[in-house]
Amino acid sequence: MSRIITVGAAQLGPIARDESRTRVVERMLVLLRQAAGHGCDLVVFPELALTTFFPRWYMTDQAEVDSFFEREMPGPETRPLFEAAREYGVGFCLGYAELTEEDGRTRRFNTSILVDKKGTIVGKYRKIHLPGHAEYEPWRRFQHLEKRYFETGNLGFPVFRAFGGIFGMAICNDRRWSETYRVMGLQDVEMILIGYNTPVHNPPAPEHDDLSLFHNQLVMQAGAYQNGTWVVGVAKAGLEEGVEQIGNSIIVAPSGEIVARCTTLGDELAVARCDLDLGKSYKNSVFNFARHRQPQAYGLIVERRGAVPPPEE
Ligand code: CDV
Repeated sequence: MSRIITVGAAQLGPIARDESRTRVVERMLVLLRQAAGHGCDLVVFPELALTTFFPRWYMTDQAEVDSFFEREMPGPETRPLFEAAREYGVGFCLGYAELTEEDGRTRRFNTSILVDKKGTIVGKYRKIHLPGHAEYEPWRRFQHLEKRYFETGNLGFPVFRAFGGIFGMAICNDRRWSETYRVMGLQDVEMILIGYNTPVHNPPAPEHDDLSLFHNQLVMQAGAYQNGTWVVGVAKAGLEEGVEQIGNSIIVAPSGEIVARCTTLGDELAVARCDLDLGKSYKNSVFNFARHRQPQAYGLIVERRGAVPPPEE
């Protein structure tokens, strides 16, 4: 039986700080409808898709911070997305800021959910690799305060049986870490869905700015090939509140090849027909983990750079 699914990378252009959730959801519904017209089974939206990328601002008023978070999913403003999924028979992956009461306290995560064609949430992931800093750093042109506003995700990198295959999710900075892909690769993942907000300018390492698009592709293409999986990477792009964010949303095959790409910095849909069985020839040959991977021979796991003692004089 064919396991081809049609996937839409639903890139969003900039979202202004004062743009309402209702307005953003309307923009997303336009893309969802377009995707339905293209026969998509699944649409992938960016990280923190419902609001502007708020960690760029230092805020001390918790009520102001919390205004960017969702307390329920679906909530009144996001329910139309779930209804559209059901109406069109198109699932989606959505990134948002999650506020939840867990373990007797309020917790905040940078979260993605996977929603099936019936509008039912079938998977959740909470971002593990939170970049940036927790305190105000005046030397930066803009802040990146994910470490202030979110806790590290506590769900691991789970995979989910959905859309006739095995799906996983990662969020933005996660895509730069080989562990992200490998942990899901070890669970036979067949498609990894990733949303991102990536400024062109990297304040701690401006010498990387010219390479931002190259690095974006490099990590997702490598992750796909080395684990025999599809990777769908979707940007919130363009000039958002004075910060330039990269676009270049891509759909990458298990070969590592890019098969679809957004070419603008605005709301745009890139579509590809993805054969979930394509990963098999990689999983069964060069990346047959059971036959060729040698974890017992890798030696001491070095947990951090600098853990290796210097050579003796
Ligand atoms: N939202 C992100 O995680 N952005 C980071 C930036 C800060 C480098 C990224 O890895 O794209």
